[in-house]
Amino acid sequence: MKASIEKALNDQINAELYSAYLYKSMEMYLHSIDLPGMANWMKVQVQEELAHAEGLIQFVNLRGGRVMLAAIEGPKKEWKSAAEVFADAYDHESKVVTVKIHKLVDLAIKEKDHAFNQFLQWYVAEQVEEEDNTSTLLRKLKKIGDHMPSLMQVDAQLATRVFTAPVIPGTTVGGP
Ligand code: OFO
Repeated sequence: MKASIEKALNDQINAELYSAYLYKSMEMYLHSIDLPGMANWMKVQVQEELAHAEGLIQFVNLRGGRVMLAAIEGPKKEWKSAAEVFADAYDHESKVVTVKIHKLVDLAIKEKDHAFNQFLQWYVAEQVEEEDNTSTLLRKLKKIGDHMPSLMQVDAQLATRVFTAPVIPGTTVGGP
């Protein structure tokens, strides 16, 4: 594995772990304002992000690279509302993570590393889902505003989310 790719993958592992840390912080905030269903949704999101990181870690190891874990930046801790939390989550996915994944694809193409490019396609597709999940919830919360009964209804819906490990091809993540 080329050094430039190994470094970029290590940066992405850090970014996925940061995502987990950020969503854990959002979970704690939602818990503190008595929205346990939304907190549960974020808790599952944390597990998703850890699975994304694990997939990348296994790919680096498989290709003979070395994973070097770095410090994880401290996340934001306070928000004004649940809607603001999901607005931040959507911005994080669409403006930060998707951009980073696309840059990795650009690097794979530049370095003519076809295996890396193929591996990344799962992450490209996953980002479409990540953006859709957060933007759908954000639109819903914007519509609801301060209407408590509707907010409680959405909270109850989100309490049912359970973690199912994503199946990342080429890794044991989500595998039997
Ligand atoms: Fe790993 O997709 Fe969200 O951040």
